[in-house]
Amino acid sequence: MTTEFLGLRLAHPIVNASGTFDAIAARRAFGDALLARFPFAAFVSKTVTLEPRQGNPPPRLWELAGGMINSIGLPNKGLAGYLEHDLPQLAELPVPLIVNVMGFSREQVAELVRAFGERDEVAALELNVSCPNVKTGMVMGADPGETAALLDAVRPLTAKPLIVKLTPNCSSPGDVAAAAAEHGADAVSLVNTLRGMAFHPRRLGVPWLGGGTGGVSGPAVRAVALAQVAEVRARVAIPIVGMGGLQSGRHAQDLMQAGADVVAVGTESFRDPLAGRRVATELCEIRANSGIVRLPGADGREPIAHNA
Ligand code: RRO
Repeated sequence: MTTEFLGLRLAHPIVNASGTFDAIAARRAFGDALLARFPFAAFVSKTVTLEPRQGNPPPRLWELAGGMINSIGLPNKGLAGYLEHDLPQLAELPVPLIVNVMGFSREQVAELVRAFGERDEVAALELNVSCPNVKTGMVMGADPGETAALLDAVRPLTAKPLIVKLTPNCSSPGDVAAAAAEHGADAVSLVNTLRGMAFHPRRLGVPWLGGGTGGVSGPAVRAVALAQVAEVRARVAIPIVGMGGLQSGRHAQDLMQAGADVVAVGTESFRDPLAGRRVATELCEIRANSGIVRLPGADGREPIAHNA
C-alpha cells in the first residue's frame, strides 16, 4: 500500500504524531528489532527549538476518560544538541525523517529551517506553529496573517518540503491552512492538541498540571479532528497529514475519507508502541475488503459537506 507523499515513497500511509514516539529510547529498549519492525512509514521527531529547554514543571500528564492532557513544554537539547546527538541516531531509522521545529520568533524558525535544510538526513520539515504549552502570547498558527508571514520568511530558505502543523485552538483552521498553502507550504498536518485543564483530585482549586493548562489528545478529540480535516480539505489542495485520537485502521480510513492523505498515530502509541504497525495492517485489510484501490487524494476528491 505504498503512498506518495511530498516526493517520498512511503511503504504505507501511517506515520507518527510528533512527540508521541521516542525512537531513540525505543531503539535502546528493543534494539535492532525496532528497525526490522518499525511501526511507521516515516518518522516525525519531537519538536526542536533553537536553544535547549527543560520543559514545564511536573506534573506533566493527566489521564482523561477519553485520552490525556499533556503539558510537556518542549523539553529538548536545542539545535546544536539535536544535530550532535539525535540526528545521527534518527538517520539510522529505516524510514524518511521529518524534523519538527518551533521558534519563538520568525527569525528563530528561519535559523532552524536553514540548519536542517542543509542536512541530507532530513527528508522534510514540520513547522510547529501550534504548541499549546508555552507562554508566548499568540500562537503563530492561530492567525492566518502570522502564518503567511512565517512562510514568507522561511520558504525561500530551503527546497525541502515544509509541512505546517495546525492548531485546533483557533477560530478557523481552514483560513490558517489556506494562508499556509498560498504562501508556499507543501502540506499541512492537523490536529495538534486541544487546550485543556484539570484540577488536583484532592486540593480544591489547584490546577493539576505544572504548566496550568495542557493539550488534550486521544479518542476524546477524534470527532474534532475529523471535522477539522474535512474543513481544511475543502480549502486546500495540498496534502494533509490527519491525526487526532485514532486507534484503529477504521479510524485512519475515516480520517482519509475526511481528506487526509497520510495519517499520524499519536496517543495510541503510548499504550502500544507497535500501534502504528497494527493500524497500517488494519487499514490495508479494510481497503482490500472494501475494494478501495486508490487512496483519496487531492486529485478528483469530492469535499465532504461541513458547516465551515
Ligand atoms: O511539548 C509539548 O508540550 C507539546 C507540543 Br511541542 C505540542 O506541539 N503539542 C503538545 O500537545 N504538547
